[in-house]
Amino acid sequence: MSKPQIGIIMGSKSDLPVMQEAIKFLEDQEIPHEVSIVSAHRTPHRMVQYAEGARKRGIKVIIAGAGGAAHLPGMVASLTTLPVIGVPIKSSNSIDGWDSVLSILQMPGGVPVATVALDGAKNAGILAAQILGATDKAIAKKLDAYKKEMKEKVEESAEQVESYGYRGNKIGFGT
Ligand code: RP5
Repeated sequence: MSKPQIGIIMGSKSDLPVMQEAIKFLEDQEIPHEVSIVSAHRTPHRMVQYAEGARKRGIKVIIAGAGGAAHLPGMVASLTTLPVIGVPIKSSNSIDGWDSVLSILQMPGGVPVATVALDGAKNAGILAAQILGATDKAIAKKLDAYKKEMKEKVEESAEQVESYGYRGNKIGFGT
């Protein structure tokens, strides 16, 4: 794979099972990415180094996942003008997940973090690809194919459900 354009970081190795969804999407689509652990609280200098050096290394979008007092995405966003996508994680130190969501979502004006749903790493991967796809035709083409496949799967499920005999209230488009 060529030079990574998407940087995926997370506060702890314990976040990996959730963040794996973003990694898998980018792997499946063959979009070059890098993965590391960077903790806002336990390795603050590493976080500064990562955020400040990302653009120079060719990174165009950063995905940052964290749980509980989830400061990583916001702090990284404060240190770079690259787009940052935050993934709130329901972690062991999280009360119920809202703490992670609000820590990432409620950023002050001037420092945006595009926050996805709780444990919503897959959408973070897709959104990062879409940001690149705004100017990269090859990535846009892959995303078109992904969307088409998604649509076909739903249509296939609809056909299956309808053929099981749940026809009482059949949603007959145009019928
Ligand atoms: C956060 O604390 C991490 O992002 C992780 O979600 C959470 C728990 O970390 P560990 O105690 O499992 O390392 O900073």
